[in-house]
Amino acid sequence: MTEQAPAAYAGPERVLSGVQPTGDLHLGNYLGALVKFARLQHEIPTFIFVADMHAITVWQEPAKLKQQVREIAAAYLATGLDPKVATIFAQSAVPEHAELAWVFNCVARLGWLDRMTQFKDKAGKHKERESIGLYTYPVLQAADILVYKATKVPVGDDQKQHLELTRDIAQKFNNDFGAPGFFPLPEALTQGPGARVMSLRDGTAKMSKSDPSDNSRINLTDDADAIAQKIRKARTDPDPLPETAEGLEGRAEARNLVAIYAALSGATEAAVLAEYAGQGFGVFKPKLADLAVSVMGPIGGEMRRLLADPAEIDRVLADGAGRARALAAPTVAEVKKLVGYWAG
Ligand code: AQP
Repeated sequence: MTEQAPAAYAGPERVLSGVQPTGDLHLGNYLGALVKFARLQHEIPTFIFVADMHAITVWQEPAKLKQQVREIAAAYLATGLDPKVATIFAQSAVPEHAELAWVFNCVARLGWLDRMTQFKDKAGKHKERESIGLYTYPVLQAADILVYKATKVPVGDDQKQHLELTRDIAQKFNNDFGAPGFFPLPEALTQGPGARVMSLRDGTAKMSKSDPSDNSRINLTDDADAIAQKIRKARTDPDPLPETAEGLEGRAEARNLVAIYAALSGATEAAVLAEYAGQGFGVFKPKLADLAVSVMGPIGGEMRRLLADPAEIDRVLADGAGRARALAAPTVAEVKKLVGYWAG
């Protein structure tokens, strides 16, 4: 007798993603994640949250956390998310994320988590001093996604491994509890020229909120002068730009600036090189600065305008939380039954 393949997930497509309120959002967050959110909302039902439960895996000042959440929500709105189209909410307002995460903690294996490179990068040499939450962060992330049975997750390249873990957890849950196709195996949407924006000070390190050097990143809230100055100071090499991408081999900083230009202008890297081949950074940097100011400048202005009315942001988040819970609660109710909980 031939064995039947397990039933595949047959539910609707949904998009889910989020950003941690752990500091100023930067060009990497924008190109790797936020621009994709705004585009996808018009194609597939989209759920975008502010990851305050993830944020506290490292110390956050309690008196500041709510405001940090509002700032990320303002960035979502300023980069084009429409609260009438997408569901925008704070993670902690939907307790079903934590309830499902506990079940997933019992599904995921220690060996799977031991392989997560982001924990190794963030914990460094002193992992025994880190919170257990930082270690199990990818399990909560799996719950964030699967509580909405999301099928598509727009994220930067750095999150690919966590998405693979989410798929492993979904698959094991479906097998263990005899529920084929209950959870989808979600796909990471990492494609695009801004999938991995590197630091302006070191072309081999990811642009990151937690980099101690503010000159390493362009923040969404930077004004035109700050953007232009950071690009002027960006590390480069003395050679002119090559004609083709092969000529960027071994030139991490040059490659990064070309990739940023391509992502911001919507052109391919080949087209950018065709335009600037033979030119030095004395010519290229001012052009890149003008482009970055024209794209990023209005976003910062809009964020400041939105943050002047925190009650409106709170209203958007409250409305989104209600809509998110309406979808998350039935999933958790079904999970409780499948697991055999007393309170199922
Ligand atoms: N440099 C980057 N290039 C492209 N995408 C990036 N993302 C982050 N950095 C880059 C994407 O932004 C989304 C939100 O990330 P996050 O705030 O949840 O946390 P993170 O990935 O840890 O971002 P940071 O800036 O590096 O924060 P810290 O320094 O606090 O750890 C994700 O989709 C991420 O892929």
